[in-house]
Amino acid sequence: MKKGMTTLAIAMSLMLGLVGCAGGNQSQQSGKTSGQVIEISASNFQFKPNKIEIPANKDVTLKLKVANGMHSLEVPGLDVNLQGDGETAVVRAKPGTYPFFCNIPCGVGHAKMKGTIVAK
Ligand SMILES: [Cu+2]
Repeated sequence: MKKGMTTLAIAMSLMLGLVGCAGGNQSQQSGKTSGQVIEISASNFQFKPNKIEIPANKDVTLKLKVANGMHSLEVPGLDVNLQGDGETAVVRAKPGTYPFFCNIPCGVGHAKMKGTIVAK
């Protein structure tokens, strides 16, 4: 019984932590879309696709689909930080290469959860 309570307490604090992080990026959490919608599926432990080409200087919507496990999609160069299934971010990228990754320590394959967006 006591063990169960501890697990619950840990789970709760993890959830609170996530909510706290998401708060900083609220404009991106609205489910808004514009332009071409690109769905990126995250699962244990990969992104699909992990090489994405988008048109530069145009609105493009990145949409995170979490197929299993707990994953996020962070693209530092585009100021994108999607924390859950169905979240979207509208970006307008200058030509260039933008690496992305999962920023939730999701398990043994976490280090492999990376990809690149190329805007041209
Ligand atoms: Cu991860």
